[in-house]
Amino acid sequence: GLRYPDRLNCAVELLDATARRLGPDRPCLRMPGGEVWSYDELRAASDRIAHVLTDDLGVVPGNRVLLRGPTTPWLVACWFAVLKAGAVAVTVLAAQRPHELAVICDIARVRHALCDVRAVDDLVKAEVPGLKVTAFGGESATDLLSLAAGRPDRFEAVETSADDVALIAFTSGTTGRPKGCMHFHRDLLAIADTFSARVLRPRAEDVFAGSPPLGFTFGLGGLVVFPLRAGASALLLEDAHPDQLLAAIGRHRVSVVFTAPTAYRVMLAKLAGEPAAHDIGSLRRCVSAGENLPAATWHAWRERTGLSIVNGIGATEMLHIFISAADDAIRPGTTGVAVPGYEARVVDGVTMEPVPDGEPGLLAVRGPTGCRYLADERQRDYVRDGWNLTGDTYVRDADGYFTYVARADDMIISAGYNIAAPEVEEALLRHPDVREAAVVGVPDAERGQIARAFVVLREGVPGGEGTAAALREFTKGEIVPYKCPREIVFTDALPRTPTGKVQRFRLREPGAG
Ligand code: 3SK
Repeated sequence: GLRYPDRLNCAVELLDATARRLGPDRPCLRMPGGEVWSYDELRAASDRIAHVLTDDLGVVPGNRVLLRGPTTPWLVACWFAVLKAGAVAVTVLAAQRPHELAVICDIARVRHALCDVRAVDDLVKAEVPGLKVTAFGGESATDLLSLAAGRPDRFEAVETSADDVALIAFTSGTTGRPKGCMHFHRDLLAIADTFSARVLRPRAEDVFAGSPPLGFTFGLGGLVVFPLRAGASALLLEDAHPDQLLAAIGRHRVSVVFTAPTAYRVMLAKLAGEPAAHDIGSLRRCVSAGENLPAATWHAWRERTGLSIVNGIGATEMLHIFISAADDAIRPGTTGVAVPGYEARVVDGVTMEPVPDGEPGLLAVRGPTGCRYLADERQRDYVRDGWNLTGDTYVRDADGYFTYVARADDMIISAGYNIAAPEVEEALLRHPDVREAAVVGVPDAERGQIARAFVVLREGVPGGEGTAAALREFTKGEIVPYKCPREIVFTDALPRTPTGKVQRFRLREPGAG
């Protein structure tokens, strides 16, 4: 098992200790313009900011400090400063609107916010009573960075305990009131020492990049925690659309990339359209999570790049990835096996007993990280008998490989048959004209529910009845006919959460698409 000292500040472990171990001048954070911060520069920046937090702003250990802004080195420095001051980082997404920010601040009792000057307006509009907002990255004399510039570049980090809360990460799932997930200092090391160290196995010379923002723990792990624990560096992209990501891979010799299945598909389309324009020869590791990775996407990426995507399932509640596989252990179409340090099983949702291998049931997981909702009764539904229930339906095989079936609420029951929406989506995605697909159950007088597919077509392919009929015909050759979509709606884009997950509840609404 993982053993950490009782007194532990993960910021010191990730940043100061790595700089001491591997040398302060090692490259740490890279910017799109080519500027590089060394480990010592990031350490000094975070120490100076920590002085401002404690000396000027009155932050004391345990205070919750909201962090908001695009993915920049200054946001990372603020994150480390908050933790060094013994406070708790409350991370949010740049895409979150004033009302959502107000709810989050209320739930987490946030009193201080460090906010990129470009993202301040929405935070001010949130009108959070008593919230002190300090902007960074602006010109004013009261800007956090102006204040920090005059401070000593050494700060004595608070000796937090391994079980002190370091991070409150919010999840809204695909709908509902947001839930704050509390994670300890030791949890932030545990994700690096399990998934990253045991499955991903980064090297100190790796350059990480990816699309998830730091307000999504997928991004916080992939762009900060994992590279720093390994002494590697991370390229921080403010605009990490797949086009930018693809261009950055070549320009900055990125070797480890973190993104979602949909971005791999967009990058594949780009690579097919302009094969000579992209150099991805530096890549050696590609991680996919956030959504199910269809086998078709895995094979297409492998065919085009020679690289095997490391698929994984993570959750904000678990902090990061807990089922995955790399290299020869990969079985395309499956998510993989329990990450060393975690246990996973498929259980009956009523008895919590494991179901036989090969039968679908609820995914249950436990390990060094787990769900601790902040003041939320839904904790009782998520953690039962010590097992975290992620809300996914999975099948386990006799070799311990887990295959995704659906989110538990994405099962469609049509004329008595169970249809897993992702299976239909994967069948559609195997058609060369289909770029994205999402399938939902909609009410039907005769069958109870029918499967309705929302399809984004490849550029230049016309929608219309002819294409719909061709796609219906195509799916009949891929899956049993009762699972085929009865209705197909063409749309320009699928509705997604700020973290990129398809919002199926919106597709179930009458007139969607
Ligand atoms: O929510 C997710 O899908 C996720 C995936 C990987 C790592 C972390 C998270 C939250």
